[in-house]
Amino acid sequence: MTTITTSNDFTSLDGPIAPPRLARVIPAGRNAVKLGAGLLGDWSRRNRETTIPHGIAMLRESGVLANFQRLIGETDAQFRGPLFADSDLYKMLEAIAWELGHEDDVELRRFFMESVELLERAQRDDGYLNTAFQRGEREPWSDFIHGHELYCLGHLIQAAIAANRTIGDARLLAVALKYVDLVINLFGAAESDAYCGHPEIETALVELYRLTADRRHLDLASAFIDRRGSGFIGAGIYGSQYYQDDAPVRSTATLRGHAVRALYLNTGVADLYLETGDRSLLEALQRQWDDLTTRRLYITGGTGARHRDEAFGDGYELPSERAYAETCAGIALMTWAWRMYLISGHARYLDTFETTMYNLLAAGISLNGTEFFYTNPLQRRPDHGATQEEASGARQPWFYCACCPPNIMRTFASIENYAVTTVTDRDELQIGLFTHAAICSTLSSGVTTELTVATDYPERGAIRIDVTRGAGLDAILSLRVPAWCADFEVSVNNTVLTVEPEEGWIRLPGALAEGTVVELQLGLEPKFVRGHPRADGIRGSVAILRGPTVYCLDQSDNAVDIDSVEALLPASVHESAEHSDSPVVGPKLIVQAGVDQRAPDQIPLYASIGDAQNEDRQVAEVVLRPYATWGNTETVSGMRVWIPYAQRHETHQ
Ligand code: FUB
Ligand code: ZN
Repeated sequence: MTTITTSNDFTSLDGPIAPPRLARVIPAGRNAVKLGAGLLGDWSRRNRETTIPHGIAMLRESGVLANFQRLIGETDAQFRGPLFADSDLYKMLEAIAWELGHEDDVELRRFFMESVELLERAQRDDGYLNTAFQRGEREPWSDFIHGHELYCLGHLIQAAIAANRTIGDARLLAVALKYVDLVINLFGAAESDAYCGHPEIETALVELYRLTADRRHLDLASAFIDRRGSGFIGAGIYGSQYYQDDAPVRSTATLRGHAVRALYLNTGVADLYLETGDRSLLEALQRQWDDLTTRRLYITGGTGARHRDEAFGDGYELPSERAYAETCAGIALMTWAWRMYLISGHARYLDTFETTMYNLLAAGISLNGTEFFYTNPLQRRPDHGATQEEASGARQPWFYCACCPPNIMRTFASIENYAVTTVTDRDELQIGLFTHAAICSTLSSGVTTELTVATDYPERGAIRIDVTRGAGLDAILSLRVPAWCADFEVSVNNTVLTVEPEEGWIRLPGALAEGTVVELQLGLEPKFVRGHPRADGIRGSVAILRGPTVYCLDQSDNAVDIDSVEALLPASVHESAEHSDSPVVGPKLIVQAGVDQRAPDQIPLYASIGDAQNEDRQVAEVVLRPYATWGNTETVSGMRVWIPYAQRHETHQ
């Protein structure tokens, strides 16, 4: 039995990650950032007011709640959903817990309390709790490959931690701890070889350790990570790589197999490193990070090129229309990137976090907050037919396999926790995500500083920071300058400074003195970006970026057929006065493009070299919008991020 030995019998200031033991920078803490009228604030409000209530209705409709109710005889219904359906409820409870930490809400609190009571009643006396196995249709612990029992427990733990931290809940935590005790008894011993076919519990257990200080929780996470690669899971349907069971974690160098599994595992490994300091874990993570960012990452932050097994492809296998790029994989990448940042303090990891957030994650949900993409391709062809549940090509209100929607909800519900950090060994406040917000943060010496941030970023590049409660003159304010931004200007009290970013940060000693006004201007000039020559799916094409925002052609914005468009000169891009809808990610862009006038079937599918080519392209203006906002029309036709580039125009510049 765990007794909570930390101060967490009541609400704490910790967000999803309490300060890790070995972090170079630590999260400023729950409540340190109050979101205002910016994009993150808008997303947060939409999540609370619209998306979570919608999710609760879907939990009822999809049978997830009935699955629990049947365990206590409240319904005769059959089990519905995939084996991991319980995790839909747990992720929603986590989302609700973070929201209740922002403000009380009678409906959300009622749903939360009723759910906790349901879980208490459904839990077996020995602590076991899983609706897919508990009624005898399947034998508990008989299927580590696909059973997802430990995966579901991981999400239960995370919900319990969130609720304990925000509303001081002890009941859900008791349910989770009782189950964890059972798992420790069953699989905690050194002789056990068990671990889950779907990583997730590892990161949850490390966080539980941060909450409870119970060493058994860290040891169990460590055991699950150390055992991986022993072949216990084996080949399953898709081969052992799919489950990251092909090699011990410490010897790995590449991202392999199922993307969400791989990225959750790395999140847990990073957590374990942050508590143990085991360098061999960090070295494996660094090798994998390099592999990911040089060979396997879509420009949107998407990962996983293969539909068959929702998996990473070979290096440079990055097809646009076949990109799987699951929304959950984007979230898993954000959680891993965030920990790499806490370990290193290097802003490059926040760049990846931000790209994924403003593109992949944002595209995963409709502007109105009630429809979702499961996969996030970078091209949708107009004749795109039935693919699983996205038959119309449009976002759906829910899915049979509904892992993504509640994952989005828990992420948006806690998004402010990723904006600000402090440095552990000196008084330094780092603003990593720019959004309209009020910040109140305690620095390492114990002094508290308060700031306001006014910005419309990423729509606009101007950021103004007012220090309303100061720290000493030796304290440092650090601002992230994203790697994409070569053109920035910073001023302190109207004096423009010449500073070079270090590790992606401009450091401003003395700028936390009360009354200081800091202004940062990040250049958001649109630019063309080429695909790697080995990435055949994008070779010869360009994507158009503006700041962290990836743009796309959406057929609904354009009269011309977007698949006949050729990009011409970067200089031809200009901003439209029109917004890209609300919440606002960025303005629409207008670009001069070549448009092939021929009907597609007039062009030979395979022309011989030397055949006459049609050079008679018309130049027309086409409209681009942030990828995050594509497909919000009633019928979804075409979309593309990568646009063939007419290189011949370069010589005429
Ligand atoms: O297996 C649980 C979740 O379902 C995975 O993380 C997703 O990829 C989906 O397959
Ligand atoms: Zn998912």
